[in-house]
Amino acid sequence: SFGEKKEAAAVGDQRLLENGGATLATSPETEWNHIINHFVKNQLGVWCKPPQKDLWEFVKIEATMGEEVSVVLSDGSAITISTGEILPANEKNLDDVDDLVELCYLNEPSVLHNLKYRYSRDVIYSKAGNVLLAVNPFNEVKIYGNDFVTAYKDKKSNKPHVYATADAAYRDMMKDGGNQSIIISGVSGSGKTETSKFAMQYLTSVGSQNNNKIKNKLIQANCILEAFGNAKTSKNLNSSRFGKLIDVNYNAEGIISGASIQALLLEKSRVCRLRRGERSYHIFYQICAGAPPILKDMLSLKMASEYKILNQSGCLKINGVDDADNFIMLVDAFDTFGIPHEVQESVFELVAAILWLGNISFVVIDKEEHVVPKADEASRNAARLMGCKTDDLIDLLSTNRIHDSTTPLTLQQATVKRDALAKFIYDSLFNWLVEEINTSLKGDEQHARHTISIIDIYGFESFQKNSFPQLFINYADERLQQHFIHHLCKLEQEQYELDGIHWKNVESEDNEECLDLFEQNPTGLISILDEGSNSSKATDETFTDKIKKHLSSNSRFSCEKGTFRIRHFAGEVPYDTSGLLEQNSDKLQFDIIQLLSSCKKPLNHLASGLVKQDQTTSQSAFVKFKDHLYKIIEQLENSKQHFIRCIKPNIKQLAGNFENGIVWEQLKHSQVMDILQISKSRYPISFTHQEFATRFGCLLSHNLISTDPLRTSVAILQHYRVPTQTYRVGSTKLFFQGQVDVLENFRQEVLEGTRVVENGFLDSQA
Ligand code: AD9
Ligand code: MG
Repeated sequence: SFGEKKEAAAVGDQRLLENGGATLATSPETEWNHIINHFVKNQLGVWCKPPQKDLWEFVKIEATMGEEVSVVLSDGSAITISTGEILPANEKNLDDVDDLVELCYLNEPSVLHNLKYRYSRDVIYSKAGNVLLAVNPFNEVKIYGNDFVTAYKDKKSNKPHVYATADAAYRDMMKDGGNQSIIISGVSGSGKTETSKFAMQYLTSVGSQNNNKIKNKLIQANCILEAFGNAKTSKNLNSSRFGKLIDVNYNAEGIISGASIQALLLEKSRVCRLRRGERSYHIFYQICAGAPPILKDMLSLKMASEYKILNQSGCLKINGVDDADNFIMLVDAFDTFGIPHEVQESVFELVAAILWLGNISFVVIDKEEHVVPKADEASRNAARLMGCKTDDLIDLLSTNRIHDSTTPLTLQQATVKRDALAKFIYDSLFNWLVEEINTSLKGDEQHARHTISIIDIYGFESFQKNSFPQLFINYADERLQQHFIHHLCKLEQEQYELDGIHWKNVESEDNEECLDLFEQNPTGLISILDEGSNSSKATDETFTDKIKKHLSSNSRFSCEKGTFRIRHFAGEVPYDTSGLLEQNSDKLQFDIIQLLSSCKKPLNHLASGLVKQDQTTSQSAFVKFKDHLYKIIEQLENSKQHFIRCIKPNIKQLAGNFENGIVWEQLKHSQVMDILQISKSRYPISFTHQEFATRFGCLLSHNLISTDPLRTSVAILQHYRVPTQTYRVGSTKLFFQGQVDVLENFRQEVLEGTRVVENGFLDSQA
């Protein structure tokens, strides 16, 4: 932790160092001693973590004894602690800074203290350099709506806010004419989706004028997408189970001309299998609770508790959520999109068909334990709602038919087949809805000039048992993290290096190795999964052997019986090997496709696309997902990027509960401290050597001015004791952290004739 102290000292405020008696500090160690002396002399507070406690305390140093200091804790007890174990605290006037970069001392307790202090006053947004931090309030804070939108639009407020970020994107687009993107990241339940909606609210308000139609549609699109693509998990009551990229297109005048939405891989397994305490997609509960009697009759709908796919998890309701009300809002949203009632009905028929499919049960018919589905209300309703014959559905779920040969099914095989059918129907329905939304949002493509994209995808998650969804969710999170770090840390530092500046590189942790683990060709996880999912011989065991063989040398990977572990940037996750190949396979058996083709609209239509595809070797889900993700990242890279990092302040999803440990973990994983350090030690002001020598040459007598502007510049800087930490000398330029006030003042005085240069220099040290 001494290293941390040194960092703190290194980025400490120069003024303070000078006040503390260190005009020209030489090494971090001496700087640190000066800081401590300064703290004792001025009775300033420091942070210390008392032994056996996990909380930082704000204390005053009572006395120093060589390498130790004595401090009094909040409970009144005095302890002696090594100077290496205390960290400087910021003065009270820095308790509440908008941008953490403004903190004089950047260290764990100071950053947490600032965020917590603001959070306790409902100030949930702060900046960390170029990144907006948003701490989830888990309740309504009165900082949104028209008045606030107007305040940011008219530049009446400059406080950090998602509106301010959206405003910056809009202004940059209008000014530079380039595409923009707002990239929102954070763990599951941290507030990405809510933040994306507020950003959208702002973007539609500034760019809509009289075009309220598109504005309404964009807001309503979320209602449809969330009904079909969000669900309650143990991490978030409204967890997005698909990734979302929204492009808002503007014309040359900055008015919205249209929009489009891309949905990334939906978690299909949730349709049939749930963890304890979680729910399936909201739509299932909404329709059971809210369908009007006529629709209920038509769909033969019962209560949610009657359906196996819903009642298996022991959780049917979400506190504070009215599923029936939400159904009414969903129908409203469909109407806004102009989706005709008969089309809405066929959507609901498919939703109900899936509920009934899940209720189909099987009876054993022979000694070999082969089964057939019961010809009961479940199979009859499912077939009727899908628009096929009950016998055909029963046939499909009793045998596998390849060409002319049929083989009977065991209970396990029949269940897998039934679930594959249900998952396919749901996934197709979801994608079809996205297409419908896009058709309706298209607008005036001819006049579209620029785009602002908002990306909100699933956040990192880890449960006791993790399977295919966590694998692709955490991979996507890892990819975006790499993008985030690359953009905010690496690119900026490279600029300095290009100019040959000695730059104490901030070593941000790299997740290349973890990405390699997934992406290496042909021996990475994605390739091995793809190959396995396309081979009839592959099993969970052959898959395990393969990953063991090819991935064990990767330090992010380890493998035990039935489980492998990946050390992601956001934490280590154990994944179950069983079922991964099957979940990754996007192939549908031919007899299922045949049945779907015999169904009524829109199922037969969805199936016709499949008949054309070659179903023998198709790209598996993960490969398609990776390609899609790459396309999206490429799009982001071709735009000006604005980053928002959402933070979940506690695990229980409670309001007003800011847990230091949980927040620090997320700040650490998103490398916020690195970003702060880079921002803090930035050199935004630069002069070429010639410019500098010309401007400040008047502070030297003629005989000291060299023909080499670099020498002249350095002579000025050294003689006038400009603190070395505040500037860098590059091969072509000088870079400064801020204005060179001291030199500017001297220059002014020389120009005004109130001071003269004598003996080569100004008598500046007097
Ligand atoms: V996941 O990765 O999709 O599981 P998100 O998207 O990060 O996750 P979400 O936006 O759904 O999280 O936020 C979770 C909950 O936090 C919401 O349902 C709200 O109850 C709560 N929340 C988040 N942001 C805000 C806010 N700005 N104001 C009020 C909020 N409540
Ligand atoms: Mg979300």
